[in-house]
Amino acid sequence: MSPEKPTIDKIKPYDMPLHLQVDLASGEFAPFTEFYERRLSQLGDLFHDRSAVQRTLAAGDPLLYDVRMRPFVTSLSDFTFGVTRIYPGKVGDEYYMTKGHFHLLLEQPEVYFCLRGRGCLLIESAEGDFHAHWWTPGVVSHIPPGYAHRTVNTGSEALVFSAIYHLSAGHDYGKIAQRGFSCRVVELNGSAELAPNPLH
Ligand code: S6P
Ligand code: ZN
Repeated sequence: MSPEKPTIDKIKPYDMPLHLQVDLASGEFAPFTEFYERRLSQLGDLFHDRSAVQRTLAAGDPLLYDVRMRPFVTSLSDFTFGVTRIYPGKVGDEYYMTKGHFHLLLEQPEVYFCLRGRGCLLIESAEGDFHAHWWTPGVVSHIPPGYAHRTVNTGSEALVFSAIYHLSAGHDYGKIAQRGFSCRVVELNGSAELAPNPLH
């Protein structure tokens, strides 16, 4: 999968202060300017139980998550505010999760803020320094430069979190698509646990 370059060149700089409003219950906010959804048919390779993927797809193509974004591009720099909403569900023993990525510009960090639900943030450097942050509403996670990140909804309702990062950071999905993270997040005896990823 090829890296996704940021859309910064297409956005007209605006140097005045702006504000927006997030509905904490739904995770929706306005005004947003970019929106995308990711369904299982686009993400099936993330899940280890391929027969569970096929069984699920035979019954439909569930929506796993959606993302709203509002870039703040100025003539000197840029930021983006985004809100991701991951729906509750599992494929096999693995919970619904984001695709996961490094930033194309590795030196770019990011801050996540859990607004609603229960989840787990996986963070891992290219050298294999792995961390898991277990989320409840109010937890803030700093993703340092050079660390890949993936979010997993371990709860029974939508997991909603905001992200703040420089738009110029971009996304590099390739390495994570190939081997994932050191650990997967699975349901074991009714609770969310980390399990080693044999493909890593
Ligand atoms: C962007 C930031 C988030 C994710 C979003 C979806 O740097 O980390 O906005 O893009 O949570 O995840 P993914 O891995 O599909 O881009
Ligand atoms: Zn990111």
